[in-house]
Amino acid sequence: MSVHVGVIGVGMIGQDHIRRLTKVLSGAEVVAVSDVDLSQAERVAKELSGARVFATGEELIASKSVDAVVVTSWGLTHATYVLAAIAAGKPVFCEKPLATTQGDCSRVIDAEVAHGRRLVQVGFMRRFDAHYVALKATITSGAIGAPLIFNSAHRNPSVPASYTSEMALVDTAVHDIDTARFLLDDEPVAVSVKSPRRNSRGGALSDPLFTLMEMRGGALVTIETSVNIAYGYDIRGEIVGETGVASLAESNPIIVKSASTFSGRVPMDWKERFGRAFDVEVQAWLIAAARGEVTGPSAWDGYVATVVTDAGVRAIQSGERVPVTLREQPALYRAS
Ligand code: NAD
Ligand code: ISE
Repeated sequence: MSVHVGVIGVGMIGQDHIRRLTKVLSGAEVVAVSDVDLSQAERVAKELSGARVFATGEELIASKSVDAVVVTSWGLTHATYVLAAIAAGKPVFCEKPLATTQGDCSRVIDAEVAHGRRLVQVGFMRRFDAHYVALKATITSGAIGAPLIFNSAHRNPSVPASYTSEMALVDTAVHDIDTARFLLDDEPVAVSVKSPRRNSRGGALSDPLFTLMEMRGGALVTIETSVNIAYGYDIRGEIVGETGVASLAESNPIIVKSASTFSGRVPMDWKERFGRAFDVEVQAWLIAAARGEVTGPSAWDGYVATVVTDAGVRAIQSGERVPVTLREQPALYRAS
């Protein structure tokens, strides 16, 4: 039987998730949509057979016709909807960030702990990407010895004029921060941020940005964010271990050799690079939701990412190394 899904916030990624729920994956029916821009919600609903438009996200969540909720509105609004979904006892898939403040992330954790079981999956899709899964398996196998350094690069060809230097951390490097925790199976303890000479394509933006994250077990994580690099959307990752190195391969399926050169396509955006990872991520959420359960990246993972990006923003402002202080991890999240 299909999971009846309601989607809140039907902009770019909301529509992309609706496409995968209705055209790519199995086991879902999108029965409800909502957006502060009502005309946008109506346009999207028109393309779906039988989807109802709700004036507010809260009404959508409360509706008996909705079994599970996807939150793809702007980050500032996520916590309200996630808390409402928990109160209604419904599984919720929330795009990153879980919430924009540590306080709101903690409120989500408290609500879920009070509910007694997990209801929230956060949209850190890299954990479902075959390349990162293989990298983690290599580390776990011991093939390169204990991991010492994770070098991560997150490059976007361009960003809109509204993009700020802080978004390089909060909106972009947040994925690398979560990936580091996933690969190293460890928590961060401090963060420092430096910027080299600016890319002239970014105007006053501090771009690139270089983040150094220190992990509890002593490993170091370097994160380069370059968001005006023109040539493509290039995601790079390398683990330096005690006896070897493992790196993400290029993501294109073929290389072409011609006229004494070899070449391959570089993806141009996150949809192209992580398309398959998004499919696997949302399918995993659906399978669990059909059982009334939730797996995948948790509210705890969303909370830690926000604590680190908060610390990183303070590190940009002060130029200092900023400690990362986490609350005690509730038992609900220890095995996930
Ligand atoms: P967008 O601006 O294209 O779409 C957001 C939509 O939410 C808009 O239609 C807007 O009208 C609506 N909205 C805003 N506030 C609302 C509210 N209170 N209630 C209902 N609807 C509301 O933005 P986007 O690029 O689709 O991003 C949405 C979220 O997805 C962001 O949190 C972003 O960080 C995340 N995102 C994640 C990835 C990823 O790689 N995982 C990629 C892109 C975006
Ligand atoms: C966007 O919001 C994402 O989440 C993408 O994965 C990231 O690459 C991009 O920089 C962000 O703006």
